[in-house]
Amino acid sequence: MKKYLLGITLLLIQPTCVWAQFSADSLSPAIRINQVGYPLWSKKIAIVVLPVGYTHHVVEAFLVEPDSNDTLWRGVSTSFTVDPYTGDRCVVLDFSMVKRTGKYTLVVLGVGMAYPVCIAQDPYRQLSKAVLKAYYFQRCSAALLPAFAGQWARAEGHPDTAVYIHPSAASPHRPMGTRIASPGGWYDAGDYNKYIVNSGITMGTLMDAYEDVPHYFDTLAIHIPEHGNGIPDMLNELLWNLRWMLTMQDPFDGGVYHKLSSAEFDGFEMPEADHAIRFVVQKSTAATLDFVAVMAQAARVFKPFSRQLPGLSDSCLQAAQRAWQWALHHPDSIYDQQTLNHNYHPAITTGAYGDRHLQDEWCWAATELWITTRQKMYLPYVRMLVKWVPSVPNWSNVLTMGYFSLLRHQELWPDLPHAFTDSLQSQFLHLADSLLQQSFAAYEVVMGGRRNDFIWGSNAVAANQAIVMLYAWRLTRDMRYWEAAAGNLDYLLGRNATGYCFVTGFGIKSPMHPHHRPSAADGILAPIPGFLVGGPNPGMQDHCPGYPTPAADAAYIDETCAYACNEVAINWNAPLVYLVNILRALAPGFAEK
Ligand code: G3I
Ligand code: 9MR
Repeated sequence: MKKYLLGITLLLIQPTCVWAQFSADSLSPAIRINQVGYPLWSKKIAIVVLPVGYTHHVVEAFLVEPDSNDTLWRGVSTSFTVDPYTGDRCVVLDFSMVKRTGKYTLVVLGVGMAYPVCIAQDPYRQLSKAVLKAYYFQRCSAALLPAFAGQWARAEGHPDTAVYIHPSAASPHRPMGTRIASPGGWYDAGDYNKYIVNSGITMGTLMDAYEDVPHYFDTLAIHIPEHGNGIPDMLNELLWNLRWMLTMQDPFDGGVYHKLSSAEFDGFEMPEADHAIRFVVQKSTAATLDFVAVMAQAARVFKPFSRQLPGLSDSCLQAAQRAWQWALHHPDSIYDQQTLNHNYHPAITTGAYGDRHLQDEWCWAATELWITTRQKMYLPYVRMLVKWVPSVPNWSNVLTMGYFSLLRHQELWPDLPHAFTDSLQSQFLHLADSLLQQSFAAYEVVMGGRRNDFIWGSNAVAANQAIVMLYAWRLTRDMRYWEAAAGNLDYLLGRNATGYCFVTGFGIKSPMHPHHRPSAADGILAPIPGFLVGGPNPGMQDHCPGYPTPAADAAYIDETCAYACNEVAINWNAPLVYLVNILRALAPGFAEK
């Protein structure tokens, strides 16, 4: 039954390589490859984990065309690398020289292992759309119609037309208990709440992708209701969240509420079944600055669509400027949920996204404002970018988001001091090089080179590392960066210590039980497709029983209760949207959308 339904899912989203004859149970668990497919032009690596007790000194492998039995490639390896986390002995097989599209079988002699391998011109076509379409499935305050959502159609949940001002958010014009409307937006993750901080990096990452390759996204169709309204689908989807974000700004003072949330996480039910009271909670400096960055970038991204969206771009810029002023007057409004619950009722116990260090938010916000307006008043904050060390971005560290935007807008560099742009480049390349150097030898990927890579949401670490690599590639055209980015995508699609392709609905062994309320409560076995799950996390904070191992790179379990490694989240999908689509858009010979 399970296999049968999985088969249906795969057919519905029609990936380039469909393996009717293979199911997760029939595969050799010891071979780890990108299960979605290798682009013709890319490096092609498979990892073989030697079985315990395997004593031969040689591993011999073949890539075979199943119909003709022709051998396309033969490889022999006499060495292995020990995975420092699991102790596994990993053998690297590199069949990059195969440059013929097709569906092949990888056979490893003596160990009786076979695995399907797909090489295609454009293997990520469906994936690139599905990871973006995932945001449509996260829409709050919307019914998802069968025409667009297929078997995952559902009723509208959380209209959010009457949301209460939590006592922590009370102000003279909006005393506690005031009701406001704050509809729309995307659910954050497996829960049904909406958080500005996390929306911030998510929107920033998605708009970065759009700004990097606008022409590519202008024609990318993801089958959503707004398609054909003169606005690209990607931007239509972004508008769903952008308009919600605008409602999170207090019109009387420009400050931005930290989140819109029920008091507690609700149960595993469909959106329409949750009728808990929802609040907007405390205005925070972090949320306000992230809002500034998003609105300032949106002002320029949506500018070319002023005819379809009259006034929107200007409203975004105005909102950004007002929020910036609020932040200047409230630089220390830290969101600390514990203190908040000490002082106010009801207690709020949903996601905190608390961040005490805001130098990065200041830099990012100022950078987006400066790029859009070129007003000198923002420059001192922009120049602080190089005072701090850039790192792989995450929701609590957005410094490098400022780097990305300045790297993209090099036409503005003449207006910046040379010394600053020099440092910007060299510090950024230093980050990229340190990632290249940290490489995780057992799997020949950047991801996992440091144990610290395996945190809550580690899969997004892999995707964000890849974004850094792609900007480094664009700066230098050094192919090592490109290959590292593609390698981290291989990691996410199966070349990893768990053997899972971490995107729902894709690959042969793929999560079936993500911590995602709609996927769990809809009565459909197949999870909603296109979601990146959190990934290995030895913290195992969910205490879900059955983790196979606490080893950093393999501490993953495909269970609904495992929210510390198997949840989905908008800020984790965003860098995957970036990675898959940019790899596609900039691939040699890419033509078709
Ligand atoms: O930064 C430290 C790192 O230095 C240290 O080595 C590591 C060791 O475990 O911990 C790191 O901090 C972790 C942090 O995530 C890293 O981003 C914390 O332990 C960990 O508790 C924290 O988890 C956050 C989690 O909420 C719990 O608060 C995740 O980042 C965050 O993505 C997640 O977000 C939740 C929302 O609250 C609610 N909605 C779902 C969403 C996704 O799970
Ligand atoms: O479903 C919640 C998920 O979105 C969060 O990331 C996670 C950590 O904050 O919490 C989940 O909710 C659980 C709660 O923390 C503890 N009781 C069980 C809840 C769901 O199973």
